[in-house]
Amino acid sequence: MAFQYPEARRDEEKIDDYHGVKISDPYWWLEDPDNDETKAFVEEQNKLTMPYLEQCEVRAQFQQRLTELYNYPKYSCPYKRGKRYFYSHNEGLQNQYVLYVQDSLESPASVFFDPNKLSEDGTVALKMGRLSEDCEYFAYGLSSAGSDWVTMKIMKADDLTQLPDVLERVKFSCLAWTHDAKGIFYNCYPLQDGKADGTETTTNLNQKLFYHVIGTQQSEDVLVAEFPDHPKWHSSVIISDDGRYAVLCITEGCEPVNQLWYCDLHQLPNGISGLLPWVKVVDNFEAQYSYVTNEGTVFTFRTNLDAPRYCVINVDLQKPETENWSTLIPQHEKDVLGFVQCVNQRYLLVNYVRDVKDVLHLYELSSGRWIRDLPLDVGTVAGLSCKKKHSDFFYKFTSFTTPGIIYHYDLSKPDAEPTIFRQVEVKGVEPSDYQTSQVFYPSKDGTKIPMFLVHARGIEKNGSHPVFLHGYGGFENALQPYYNTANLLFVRHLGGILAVANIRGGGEYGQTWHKAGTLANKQNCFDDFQCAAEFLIKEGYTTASRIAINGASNGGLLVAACVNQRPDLFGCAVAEVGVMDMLKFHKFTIGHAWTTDYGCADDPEQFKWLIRYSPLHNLPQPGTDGPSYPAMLLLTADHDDRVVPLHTLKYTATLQHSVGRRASQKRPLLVRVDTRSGHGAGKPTAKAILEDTHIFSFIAQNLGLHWRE
Ligand code: X97
Repeated sequence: MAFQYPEARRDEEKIDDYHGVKISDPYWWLEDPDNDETKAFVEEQNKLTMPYLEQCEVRAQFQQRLTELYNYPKYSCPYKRGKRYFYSHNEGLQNQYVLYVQDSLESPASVFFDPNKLSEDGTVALKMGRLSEDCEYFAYGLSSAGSDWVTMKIMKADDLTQLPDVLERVKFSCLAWTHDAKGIFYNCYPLQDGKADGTETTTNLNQKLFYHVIGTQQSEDVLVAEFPDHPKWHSSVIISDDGRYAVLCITEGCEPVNQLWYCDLHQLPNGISGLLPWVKVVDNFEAQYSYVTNEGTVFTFRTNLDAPRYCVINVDLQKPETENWSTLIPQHEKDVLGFVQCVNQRYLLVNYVRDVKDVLHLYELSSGRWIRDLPLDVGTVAGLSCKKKHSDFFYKFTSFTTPGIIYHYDLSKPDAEPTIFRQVEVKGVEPSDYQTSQVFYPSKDGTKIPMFLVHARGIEKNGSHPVFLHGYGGFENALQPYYNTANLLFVRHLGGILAVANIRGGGEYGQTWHKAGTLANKQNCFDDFQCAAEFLIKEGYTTASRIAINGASNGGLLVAACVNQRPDLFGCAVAEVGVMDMLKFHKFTIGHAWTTDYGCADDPEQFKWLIRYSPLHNLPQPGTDGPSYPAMLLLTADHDDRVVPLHTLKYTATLQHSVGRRASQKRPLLVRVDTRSGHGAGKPTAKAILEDTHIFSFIAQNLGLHWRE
């Protein structure tokens, strides 16, 4: 035994019965974050982990170089509201982006909202923000310490004065102004027993939709929709471009399907003063409908109705019967239709995802006729600002080696072409030093899986290269090319290959690709990921002991499940904020929403799927022998109320008990528990840099990598 792990009490009495199958849960006490035993467990784990991470050979160099190379200016696309332009900007190392305003694109900008002023350590983040249509007010939501909980506030946009309005208990909320700027639609949860600061595990049910009139108390807010018979439903309002309609989308869980209701705000004799007289256009969960725009009563939606790669349809609210619906842009034979936005009154800006890379087209709104494509390098449209009433728009391009190029295109100028509005360069990173390629490898069942590889130019296929293999594989979430400084440092200074595997469960090829990695098919995700590693070995890029696998959230589950299934295939595994207890995840915070991808252990048939791969339940029995486990680093945080820390804590205790006691297990099995930190959104730059430093230092240490200048 190379490491002495903290003792954790085992409650051998705690045995649950799942449909006649007895499952022990000896570390169930770790489910209570406030119990002293849990706190002591976390403290002892950190006492072992933090000195280990700090003392890794490359830690100081990695941290210094990452801080240096991360220090480049970052910008969002500018967007126009009223007569002014707004954009987010980070000088380089600021913990949070600052919102700026300017009178024109050429005029000097001034600070509009700076979240960095709201906390010492940068842990208060601007989660959402909307300017009213004519830019009178800014409504915004703040979150603290990484939690999903949001506090909403409102300020005047001209003189930046704060209004007294404060809205609490907001989570998974929409935010929409009525065009008269009198108030906002938002969602909140009923008061719950105990704390609600993001460290609790209480289930989130019975979200409601409210209209808040500015200048009033939250207690006076108008309840406009609730679903007492459906506690898991979420709702979200969009105000139509013409300001006339409130469009309501209702979802249950994370499946891309929704009901579609609307309300004509011009037909309310008493204004918004109670539950709205919603008209149901779709009252089932068979497909997704996302509002694009409307011309009078003819509404345009992006949908997956009979179109797993999505299409655009028109629905006339005066003739809502499905037989009167019409297709505006049909489904593409191969590409997935991504976002669709209306611009310059008459056009649709349409994005397609073609083999995981973005393309952009313009179509005519009235006819669905193709107008032109917009040139785009190999990569991703990572940002867009576009409004129907404006003739111009901005889009931001990124790739593995391009931090960001913002393009500006003005459709009111005949024969104009998109121009580069802003391009950032990172000193010290030379894009031409790197080579990005896309390969397609066969999975276990023969399915071709795309994978991006980023490495130094002209490497030899001699099996010597360390690999950082990253994946997600769930919730129809596609891993398109993205810029990440720490990943490039791994390539540049540790001689590595970055590999991003576009495994099933994601949205890379639409709904079909997603469904092929859910429920009874979840094992496909793990097979795809393991086959990625095998492909990289077979093709001579690397060997098993040089592969580090990584993923977060659903990707943390991926990493842990793959380690259990093929401990021999990886040298190192880093699982961040993972879902590890597949039998109980639905009981905590928003876990119930994930049954759409995973199923639920309460169902006897689905229990059988889950018990076969649940990371917590597929570790070796203590006292048995078997192949050594890769070096493992688990990460979680005290305010992660998306995937609560108990998943990682119970998994760690079990891992250390079963594998960590083996004399043959020389590689470390460690957990890092951050404080005042959550699932990832809103993480301050200082924490992100430290976390990446620890992750890559751990990988380098355990793959035997040394710093190269
Ligand atoms: C969530 O758990 C989000 C939970 C809250 N939520 C829903 N539906 C969403 C939403 O239950 O935010 C939704 C939005 C985007 C994508 C999917 C669902 C919703 C809310 C209001 C209106 C419309 C939709 N997510 C998963 C997660 O964090 C993946 C993506 C969002 N996981 C952690 C899955 C396993 C580990």
